[in-house]
Amino acid sequence: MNKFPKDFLWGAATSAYQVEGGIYQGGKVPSSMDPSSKKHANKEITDFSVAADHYNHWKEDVALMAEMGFKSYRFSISWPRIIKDKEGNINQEGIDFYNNLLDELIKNNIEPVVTIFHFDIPMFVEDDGGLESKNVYKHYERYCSVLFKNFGSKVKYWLTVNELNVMVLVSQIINTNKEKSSSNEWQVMHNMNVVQAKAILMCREMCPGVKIGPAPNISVNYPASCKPEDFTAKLNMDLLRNWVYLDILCRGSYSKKFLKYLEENNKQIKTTEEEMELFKVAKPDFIAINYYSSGTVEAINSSNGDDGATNNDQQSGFAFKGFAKSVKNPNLQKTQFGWEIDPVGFRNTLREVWERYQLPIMVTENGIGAKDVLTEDGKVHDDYRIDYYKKHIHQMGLAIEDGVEMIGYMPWSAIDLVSTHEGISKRYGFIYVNRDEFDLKDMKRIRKDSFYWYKELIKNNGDY
Ligand code: BGP
Repeated sequence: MNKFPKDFLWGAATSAYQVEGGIYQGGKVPSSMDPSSKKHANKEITDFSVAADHYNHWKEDVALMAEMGFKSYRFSISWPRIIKDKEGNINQEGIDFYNNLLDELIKNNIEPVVTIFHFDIPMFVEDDGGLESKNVYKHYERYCSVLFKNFGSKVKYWLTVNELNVMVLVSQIINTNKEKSSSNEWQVMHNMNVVQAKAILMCREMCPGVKIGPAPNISVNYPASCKPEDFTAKLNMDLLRNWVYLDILCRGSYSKKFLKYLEENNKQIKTTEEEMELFKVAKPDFIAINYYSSGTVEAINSSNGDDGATNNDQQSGFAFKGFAKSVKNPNLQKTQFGWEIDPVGFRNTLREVWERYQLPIMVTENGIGAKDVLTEDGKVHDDYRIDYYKKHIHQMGLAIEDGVEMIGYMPWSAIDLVSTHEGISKRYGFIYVNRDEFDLKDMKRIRKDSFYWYKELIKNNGDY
């Protein structure tokens, strides 16, 4: 029997700054992810200003998604395309762009799943203290009210913030806080938790019946050995890597262990009673998770060493002084870019999230980044991607049999786009975009082998 519910949302995902391009078009104001931004860590490796040029190809791109039979499409709205300045003035051209996109999706029976904020911070917010300042509350609230007012009748699923844990732990690649030593990433976490709670409450009021949830990057963590201390390290890593970003919204408070960690590491955060009250009432309807790989951890007793990401990316691991540190897992193969591949870990992760929170889960990212090759026959033979998806979807089916309530699966990514830290050389899409790092070629869309495979899978509701 088919394991997937009949209305399961098969689709794929993108984010605005990685797919749209058009950064000088349509009245968009500068953001932290624009090449012009001083904080942009990766502008040397690819021309980010054009990305996949979806801003000018959106109709064609939606047609290709419809051809694949997508039931849903997860994308983010570009905050700097919607709000022009710190007074909150609206850019009507930006509203029109997303209204057109939403209408086109709905016309094609594709359910929009919309991320409110995916890494691209408007420079007027940066200049007003950035995410670390409580000024972000008013900016984010204004932005959300514009979104709910203009798109509330078209969007049934909202995602509050993409990967807050990555923003906190790997801030250098997404430019929230390049000079780490001078800032408090945990204050960013708290402030962004507050804005998520506010968004949930505002959504309830402005769009009754609509669903909203957070979208962190979650990975199961294995202890490197059966030493009891390594299991303690696993619990510690779980806390700082995964749960602290979900517990606050789903359970209403920060754990004592987390507060102790902050205190011992001199990383106090400023909270108010009023903010903490918000968490008691602002509960999400579902949890969206992004999953790429599992983690493996061991204990570290020393108070020296790394703190945060151990590499310049989201999946190579983390270290927390005296708390836990990532190590390689010898049982797992790796992608061309060194990320470990663990489909069973996907099932384990889904179970952990479900069993901890008992809220329906939507997968909003999962996938393999590769150096895809356009061959002489004009095709892209990405059998490794098909293999990756087969194994992960199989494990997701087993998780459903385990009792996990699942809403949908939107892997990364619908179409090739610029990777956060590797530019266009690391591709994820079902659709190839004909461009190189700095040679923009013709931006032609080409269906990869995985395109046809995914189309069949969707047609058969998860059977392949
Ligand atoms: C997630 C981000 C995405 C995306 C993906 C792949 O962390 O939410 O924006 O880019 O990772 O990562 P990368 O592009 O670094 O390979």
